[in-house]
Amino acid sequence: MLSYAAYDPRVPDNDTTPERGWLGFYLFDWPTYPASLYRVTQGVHVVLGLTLTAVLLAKLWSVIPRLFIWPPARSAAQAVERVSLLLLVGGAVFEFVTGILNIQLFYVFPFSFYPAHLYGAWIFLAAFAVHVAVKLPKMVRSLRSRSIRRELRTGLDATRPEPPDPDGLAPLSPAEPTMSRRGVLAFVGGASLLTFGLSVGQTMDGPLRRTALLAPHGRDYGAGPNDFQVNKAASAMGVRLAETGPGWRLELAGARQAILSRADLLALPLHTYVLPIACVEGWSAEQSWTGVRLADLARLAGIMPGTAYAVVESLQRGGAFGQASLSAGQMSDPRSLLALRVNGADLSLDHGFPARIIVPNAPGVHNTKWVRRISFHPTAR
Ligand SMILES: Nc1nc2c(c(=O)[nH]1)N[C@H]1C(S)=C(S)[C@@H](COP(=O)(O)O)O[C@H]1N2
Ligand SMILES: [Mo]
Repeated sequence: MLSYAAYDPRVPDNDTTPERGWLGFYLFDWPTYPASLYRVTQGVHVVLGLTLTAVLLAKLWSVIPRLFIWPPARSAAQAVERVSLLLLVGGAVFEFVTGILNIQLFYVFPFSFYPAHLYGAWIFLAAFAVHVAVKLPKMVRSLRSRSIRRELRTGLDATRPEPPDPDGLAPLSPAEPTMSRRGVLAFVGGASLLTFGLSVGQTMDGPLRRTALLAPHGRDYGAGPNDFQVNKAASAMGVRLAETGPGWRLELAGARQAILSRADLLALPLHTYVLPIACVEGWSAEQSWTGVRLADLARLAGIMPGTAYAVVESLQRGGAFGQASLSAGQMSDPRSLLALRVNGADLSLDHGFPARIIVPNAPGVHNTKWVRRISFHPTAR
């Protein structure tokens, strides 16, 4: 829900969700403070999802015989419960599968990932609430009926199958156990820990990044100040070298128009801030960015900072992220920059040369590279 809110779907252009309706009731202006909030929320979202994959698979494995019982329901109450199970299992599987495919960069969906993942989350949550409400008494009874500590001390020889229970999850004629309960717990816990250990590094700065063997972004971008994660290289996005050369101009469209060359921009007051790029895919990293305040650019276009949202367009041809909107609040934060330099050097072409957006706490995808035009649109007040 927070990942969705961070896209600021209330700013025109950022939202591709048809008929969001009341599902957006909780949306709010995504703040620019603290600058690393989205780095944390999105890092937790993605790394926790990966970590829980083993738990989901184990849970599905433990209930699989029950999912296919026949007849599917013997009473109206049971029919309701089974429909909620379908949504619970279906919702969970859908969220994990689409989430993992998305962060591994397999954009194979016949639908747009961003609204689909939101709808899936709501379906899962609703079914989960029903499931907990229905099963709570049974959960409490089951957990009270045995001691976890004793269970953890029980080896395979002493492991006994659950007593048969026609309405519960226990199989009616179980085979001999091949694994103790503590063995199952250790196996699932170990798999979760391993996934965590091999993915959490992608949210870190420094040498720990290299431990993220499960992240698809382990490439080396050479040495020096521009050696950090690239998402979408210039060549792949159809950005031509000639367009980024001395002929490049930035166009500002507000109460008045302004056209600026890179030399014009470098002659304006420059500011440097250490800010992260935090991608929806879960990886993030901090760099030191130098550039012109977006608020100063607004003034050049005759706009009072804080009174207009902005649409930022890039040189890119095609692809989904060639354009993004920034809220009035994001545009007026003093740390929001049109960056020209990173870590003391000119931006590399792949990091957005001649100029790119960098906004504190914004999802990476709104930090548009190869900026060509910024237009300002007064917000209703
Ligand atoms: N024009 C343009 N800007 C873009 C993108 C893009 O595809 N095209 N990708 C965005 C995404 S998803 C991220 S995470 C950041 C990554 O910035 P970097 O490649 O400099 O690390 O750039 C953003 N800016
Ligand atoms: Mo991203």
